[in-house]
Amino acid sequence: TPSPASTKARGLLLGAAVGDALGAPFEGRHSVDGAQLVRQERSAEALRYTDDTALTLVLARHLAERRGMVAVDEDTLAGQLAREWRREPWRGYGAGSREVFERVLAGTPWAEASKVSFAGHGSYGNGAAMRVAPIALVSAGPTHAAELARKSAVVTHAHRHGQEGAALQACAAFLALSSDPASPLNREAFLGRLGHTIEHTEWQSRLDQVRRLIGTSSPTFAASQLGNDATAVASVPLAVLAFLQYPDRPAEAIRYAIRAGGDTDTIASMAGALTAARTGAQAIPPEWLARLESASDIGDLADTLATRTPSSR
Ligand code: F2R
Ligand code: MG
Ligand code: MG
Ligand code: MG
Repeated sequence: TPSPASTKARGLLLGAAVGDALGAPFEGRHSVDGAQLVRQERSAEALRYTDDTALTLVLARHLAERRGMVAVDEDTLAGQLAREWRREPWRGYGAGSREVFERVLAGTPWAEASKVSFAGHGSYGNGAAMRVAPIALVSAGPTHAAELARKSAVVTHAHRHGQEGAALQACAAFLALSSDPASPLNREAFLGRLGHTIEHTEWQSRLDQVRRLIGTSSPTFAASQLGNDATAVASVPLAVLAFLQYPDRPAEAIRYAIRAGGDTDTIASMAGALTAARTGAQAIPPEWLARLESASDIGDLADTLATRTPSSR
């Protein structure tokens, strides 16, 4: 039988991938009704993942390769992300990310390439947050997870908000991974710890909104309050809420995220990573995993990372 660490690491990576793949056909829809989602769930078709998972796997392999070294090497990671985009550019990448990758492949240093997009402001898209969950597997604590997340984010997302979104998701993933699924999740303590790690006021007020929305709020109402688009501030908080609504039920958290509409693949991926990191992969519906592209390779990669001890800074 797999170790608890392996089961949770598998949950984190497979939850991210299956949320992405289930949400992908609905990306950009205003909302998703129950019948559409049921049809997608019951289909026998393969579940194909998008850029979210492709880049999550690049970061996971990067962390696995760097055993015994500083966990994130920005120069190496920038090249690896860009080459993955070149290998399979059809996975549905954001325009800002494509622009950075093109420049990196042409030899521009990432520190310069990442600042060119959006009239020199850099991206505050959710592309760094969507790929960040594996950072939790090599972090020594929530603050360390946030620090490593910012390092992994800055290579493509020069704007502060793009980096803070990654820090928040990594911190949440660390807390979910280290929570005991046998005891009820302490939501107040979870949000308190996130707020302690992410100090920016804009993010603090989003976390306050999340706290108020826990309970009866529908996915569409939550989206109207928190946002559901491809920017980091308007997507990571909704993913955290989906997790806090259903911390012990990955399928429900993923459904909640998809039914909120908007950036469905990405929000469902982030919510799936959090929930299944807490529960372990066995709580993901097996019929979903049976349809998921590359599920067995993703599981193997999770096993490798599960045995990796926390890195040095
Ligand atoms: N790109 C998509 N989906 C739409 C196209 C997919 C379609 N199926 C296809 O055929 O290609 N999804 C993926 O992109 C999101 C992650 O985005 P990332 O990597 O952060 O890219 P980008 O372009 O930098 O940011 C996303 C959007 O955020 C807004 N934005 C960001 N920074 C901004 C700034 N400084 N000023 C103004 N707006 C900014 C823009 O609208 C960007 O387009 C995920 O959803 C992933 O699934
Ligand atoms: Mg995508
Ligand atoms: Mg998306
Ligand atoms: Mg450490």
